[in-house]
Amino acid sequence: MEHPLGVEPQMGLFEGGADAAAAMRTRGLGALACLPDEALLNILHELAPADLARLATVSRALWAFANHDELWKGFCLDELEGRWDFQGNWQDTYLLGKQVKGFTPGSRKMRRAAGLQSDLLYTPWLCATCAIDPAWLEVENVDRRSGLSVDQFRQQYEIPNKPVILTDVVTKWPAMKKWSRDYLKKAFKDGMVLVGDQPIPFDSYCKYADTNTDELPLYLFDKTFCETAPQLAKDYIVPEVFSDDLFALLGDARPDWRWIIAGPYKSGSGWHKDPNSTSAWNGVVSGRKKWILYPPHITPPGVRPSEDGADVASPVSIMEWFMSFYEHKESVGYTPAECILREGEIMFVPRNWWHCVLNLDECVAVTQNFVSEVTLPHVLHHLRSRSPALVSGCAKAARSGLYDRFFKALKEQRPELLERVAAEEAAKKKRSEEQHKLAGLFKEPEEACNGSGAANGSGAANGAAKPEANGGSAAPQSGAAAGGGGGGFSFGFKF
Ligand SMILES: O=C(O)CCC(=O)C(=O)O
Ligand SMILES: [Fe+2]
Repeated sequence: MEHPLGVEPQMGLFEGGADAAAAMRTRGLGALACLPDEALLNILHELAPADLARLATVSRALWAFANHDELWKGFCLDELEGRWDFQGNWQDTYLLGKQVKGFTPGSRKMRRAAGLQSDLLYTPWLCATCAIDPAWLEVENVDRRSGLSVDQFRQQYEIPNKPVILTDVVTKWPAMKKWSRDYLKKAFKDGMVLVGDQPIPFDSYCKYADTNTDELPLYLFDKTFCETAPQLAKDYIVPEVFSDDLFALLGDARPDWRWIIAGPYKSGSGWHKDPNSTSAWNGVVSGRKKWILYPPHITPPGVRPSEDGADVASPVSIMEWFMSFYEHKESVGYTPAECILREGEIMFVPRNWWHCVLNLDECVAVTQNFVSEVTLPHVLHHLRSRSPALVSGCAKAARSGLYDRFFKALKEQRPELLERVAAEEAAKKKRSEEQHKLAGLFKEPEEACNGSGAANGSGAANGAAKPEANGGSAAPQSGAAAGGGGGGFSFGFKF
């Protein structure tokens, strides 16, 4: 198969040879030819769409860059505010949405830029058109369980902070029988759903889902569905094992917590950790989802979180990650958890685990994030940063105050939990101090003195701290505590 504009990868075998390819670029881009493709696309993104269309007529190389559909997707999402009717590609969608005079969809003449070499233009097309490799789907190493009691779940999965799939939960949901496209459309108020936080008609999304050729298709991820379609909330039942949900104490002021998720083949979620150190569940009503998960202290290959963990840099699409990194998935010294989550199954996503999801079919799922008694110390620790960059799920202005609001709600409604957390914390600190003292006895005096300067819990930020990684919430690993205070964190409250 060939790129529709004839673009080739950088190391392509253009029949004209490498010199001809380079000449085409130099002649076609003029003074811009010295720029790397990424910089060039960034500049083009700043142009007004009408200017971009004009620029496209200058040369074959500029034609290829200016027609890069991702640019036009950006214009549609930035300018059309959800009022777009997908036309098979984003440029036509934009021109129609803007009611450009004389334009009819499908009427644009496509020219070719055969032999232009650009990975940046070629890779998205390759990722969008290539099939999912069956080799990516072979590993199934996540436990599948049914009939788990609350206590079994807690002891075997929640406290050790390990993923598990429950096979006997979603099968009982009315949603399994009811959630056809027709039913969903009728359920949403005015037929609108949130896609990338923009309300668009559910019908428009379905048309897009059926016809797009995007590298990473837009995802329906609607946090308002229980308000806009209240009957959908009655079509699924939260199982007892996940029903302990302390953010509920905040009432309507709780951070975003439940979503309906729908998307076509190859849509999905890129690498991330869930917000605020909460755990989650994800129940699949239809379709199959490929999951890969790494524990908190193992950063997946190809993923570069910022130092404070607030931002994640990874290849643009999930497909590109699979194509470039799947075979190196163990290069980080860890075998990730992997599975295909099938229709009728629900996944427990442990707090702070990295995960990414690639939909193997058109999928509909529901996900909820929750704070259980087991997770509470970790969520409090996370919120206590009071950093608007790290706290999420509520308006920016409300983020730094979330810790205090949550703390107040707990103090008023579940004071015994705060007392327990404080007692556990104090015991942990004491253990850590004792270990420090003990370690100090075996060190040179000067060294022992410096060591005591290590403060609370900063170890979590550099990914080296172990208490979360090994699920040591009940019993911190001695190695972590001995590692310079990384094992303990302080909530700074007293009773
Ligand atoms: O279904 C998906 O795309 C995954 C959503 C997700 O990241 C989650 O449920 O935590
Ligand atoms: Fe997630």
